[in-house]
Amino acid sequence: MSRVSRRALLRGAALAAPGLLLGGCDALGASPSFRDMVLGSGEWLSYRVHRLIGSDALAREFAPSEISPTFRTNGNTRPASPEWQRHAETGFADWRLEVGGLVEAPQRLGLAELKAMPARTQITRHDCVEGWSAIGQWTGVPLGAVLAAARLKPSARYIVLHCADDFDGMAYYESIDLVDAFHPQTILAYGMNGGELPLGHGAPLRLRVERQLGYKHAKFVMRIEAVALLGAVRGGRGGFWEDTVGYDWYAGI
Ligand SMILES: Nc1nc2c(c(=O)[nH]1)N[C@H]1C(S)=C(S)[C@@H](COP(=O)(O)O)O[C@H]1N2
Ligand SMILES: [Mo]
Repeated sequence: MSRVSRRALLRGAALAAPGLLLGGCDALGASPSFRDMVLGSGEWLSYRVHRLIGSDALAREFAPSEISPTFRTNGNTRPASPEWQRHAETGFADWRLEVGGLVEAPQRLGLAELKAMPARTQITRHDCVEGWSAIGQWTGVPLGAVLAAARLKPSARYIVLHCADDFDGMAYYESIDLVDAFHPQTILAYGMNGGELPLGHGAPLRLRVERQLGYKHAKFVMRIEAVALLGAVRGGRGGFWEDTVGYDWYAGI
């Protein structure tokens, strides 16, 4: 579904069912602190409508023939961190994804371990907020499988992805709720277009969260943290661009 028609649908649903929308809070993301601290009012509506349309609604997938011949890189393409550079020089052989925070069983997973877990390949369209799109094929492990291994504590509500790169010393990070974290198309990708994930596209691991805009798709992921609230994480708005220029935390397409 195109962004425009999806937006139109969201508007239609909002007009059709205001009572439904505004009535009550459910278990997912509806505490007053979340609503007031993280989401603007229009964004809140879009978030609620998306959640009402369906937690499992899939982003459109495309045929191999539709893969874009070139898929540009955007944002940081080579983290300055000496740690990441050392990993890049050694093919990420000693790199480990850390999974911690509100989990029962913290994990340290190497690329081989991630590749031995269930894998999913999907061809999807990436939409950047700056106005360009590209279709690519992504292969990775469902984030839900990684979180299942780590066993979330009941207090966990959001998943924060900490990245290796920064802008002027401010680390890139992103966060999503548990509905998106366990969505079948939400994967930690280590492969792109049939090959290894290229460095500039976020090696060794990048998020794909297909129902949201490009800036949510954290590249160069080093650490995953389960948290109860976003307000205490870095700038408090759930992501680098959310903290610095006020982009929506919920960037539904
Ligand atoms: N760590 C990190 N992740 C990031 C960015 C970044 O600068 N650093 N840029 C974001 C933006 S705005 C977009 S559009 C996509 C670009 O992904 P690509 O380089 O694979 O095209 O990555 C997103 N994830
Ligand atoms: Mo973007």
